[in-house]
Parts: sequence; structure tokens; C-alpha cells
Amino acid sequence: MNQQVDVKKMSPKDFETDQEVRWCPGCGDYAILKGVQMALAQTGSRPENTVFVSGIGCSSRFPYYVSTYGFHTIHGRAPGFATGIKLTNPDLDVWLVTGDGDGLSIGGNHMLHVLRRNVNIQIMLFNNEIYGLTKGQYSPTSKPGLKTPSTPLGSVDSPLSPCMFALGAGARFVARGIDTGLKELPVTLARAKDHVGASFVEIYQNCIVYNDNVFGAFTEKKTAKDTQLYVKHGEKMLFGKDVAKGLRFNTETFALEVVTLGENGITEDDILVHDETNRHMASMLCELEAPNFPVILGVIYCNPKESYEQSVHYQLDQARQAKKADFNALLRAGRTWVVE
Ligand SMILES: Cc1ncc(C[n+]2csc(CCOP(=O)(O)OP(=O)(O)O)c2C)c(N)n1
Ligand code: SF4
Repeated sequence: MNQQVDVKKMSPKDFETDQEVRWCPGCGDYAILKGVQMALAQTGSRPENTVFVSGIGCSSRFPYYVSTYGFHTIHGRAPGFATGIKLTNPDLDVWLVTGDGDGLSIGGNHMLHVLRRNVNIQIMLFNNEIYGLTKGQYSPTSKPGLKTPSTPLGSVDSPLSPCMFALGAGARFVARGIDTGLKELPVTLARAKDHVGASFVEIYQNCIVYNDNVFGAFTEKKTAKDTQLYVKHGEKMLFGKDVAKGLRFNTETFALEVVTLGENGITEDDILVHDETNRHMASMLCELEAPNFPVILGVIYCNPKESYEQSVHYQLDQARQAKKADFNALLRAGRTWVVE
């Protein structure tokens, strides 16, 4: 007879480990860790069913600090490991942790393919616009002009937008959060976990040592309401201290613009409603930058389709059903040689 066993309700503390945390005091990674532990508890995750996979970097030390299974793998290659884990055991909940250097420079190619294939995993890309672990070289997301040991005269590179990259690669779930946004981040991560297919979440993370306050233009608490817009499906894209500003689509410039309610005849009817299934809208939202626009946070795009491992296992099942396996026939098939 089957015995009913009570499953213990997990709290964020249950996902803590006894490992010595090796991040600098004040690093944004601490807050993200907390946000992830909150999300795991909220979504009823089970440690024995959850795996964290990372590459190399400060952010990639993450698996040591969550009490689940974990793999600290090789530079930029976490997507390959995560794909293998998910394919062999689709019941596991797989999270991938990477940095802007790990995931978009050395691992850019791997990131592209895990998104294009739509492997059902959660990808968190901690964007601090710098290589933290290797002591502050510029990264693919660094702002032009940034002076670092590898760009002593200032970077002349055009930076990459992680969310635009994800959309371009075919991602069906694209979201954004901030390390300190502990009210919203667990909600966004819970949505990522629910999504079937690759979910890409860019998290702005402050590296206090090598790129401190690089996101200050929109993370300052005092001005956050005027510089951040947390989008929700089906809701008007309004923001600002008095919720009097909003985003409107300008049909002449074919672009989004910030308007103020009550000015020049603007009413709530002019303000766009967020439709997370609209890819065109998502790409316009991802491109908005401070200080002229609010930075868009939350679930920007969500439009599920069959995941990679679902397609692979379906194909295998079909192949198994279509043919009767005959091991002896297989052994005798083709040419054989007799060694004398
Ligand atoms: C093959 C290889 N090349 C280079 C390095 C050196 N390296 C270690 S971490 C890292 C980048 C880390 O930057 P990022 O991914 O942005 O993570 P952060 O440390 O900022 O969290 C590099 C280049 C390495 N370990 N292995
Ligand atoms: S170097 Fe930067 S990213 Fe790395 S632990 Fe220190 S503050 Fe965090």
C-alpha cells in the first residue's frame, strides 16, 4: 500500500547552504541570491528536483550558495551542460547562472543556441557591465568610453543589449530585474520558472568594486519611480511618482515616446497597454534607455511554444513505436568480416 508522506513546505532559508560566501561585501549578487531563494520557496521548488548550472565568474559561484544540486562548469559552456541535464531528465528544474562576460562573450555562441532551441530552463544573466572575477576588464555590455585595465583609453565598442540579443536569438520569454528589486525579482523569476521553454532574465547587478553605480541613473531609490517601468500584461504602461507619465506609440516616428497625462490633450486612452505576446512591442521596450526613457522591468515578452526536450522525446517515442527493435538483426545488418 502506498503511504502518504507530508511534504515539508520550504522556506527561503531551506535553500541556504553552509558554504563561505566569497563575494565582496556589498556585491549585488547577495540580493539576487536572496531573491532566488525567495522565488524557489514561493514556487514550491524541491531541492532534490532542482539543479543550478553556472559557467565562470563571480556570478557563477552561485551554485555553491543554493541548497540544491549544482554544477560549476567551464567558461561560457553552462548552456551545453544545462541542455544535457534537461534532455536526460526533463523532470528536473534547471537554472542557469551566468554573467555578461561568461554568457555573452566567451559563451555567446552557446547562449544563442540554447535560446534558439528553446530548452526548458531558466537563464539568469547577471549584468554588471564588467568582468568582476578577472578584476575589471570591459565586457560586451560595457558602456562606450569605459576605462578599464583592458581599455585604458576608454572602450570604443558598441555595447550589446542582452534582452535584444535574446529576442534576436528566438527566445520566447524575455524579462528584466534589478538586484535590489526584491519585491519584483522573485515574481519575475517565478514567471520564468512557470514558462515552458527557455526563459531569459537579465538582472542588473552592481559590482561595487570595478563598476560601482553604473546603473545609478535608474536605480537610485529617490528617483526610481520616474526612471523605472515595471510592465504587466494587460496593464497600461504608466509610471512616475504621480503615475502621470506613460508610453505612447508615435505613428509618425514609428517609435515609443514618453507623454504626460493632461499635457497637450493626452489622456489614459493614448497610453499603450502591455501585451507580452507582441514581439514588436517587446523589442521596442527592450531598447528604451535612461535617461530619456524609463528602464523596462518585469516580463517583457512571453509567447510559449514547444520546448526542445519535448520535441526530442516526442521524436524518440515516435521512432520507437514505428519500428520493432530486433537486436540480432541489427548485429547482422551491413557488412561483416571474418578475421582468420
Ligand atoms: C577559458 C577561460 N578564459 C578566460 C578566463 C578568465 N575569466 C574568468 S571569469 C571571466 C569573466 C567573468 O565576467 P562575468 O561573466 O561578467 O562575471 P562576473 O565575474 O562579473 O560575475 C574571465 C574572462 C577563464 N577562467 N577561462
Ligand atoms: S568583484 Fe564585483 S561582481 Fe565580483 S564579488 Fe566583488 S563586487 Fe561582486
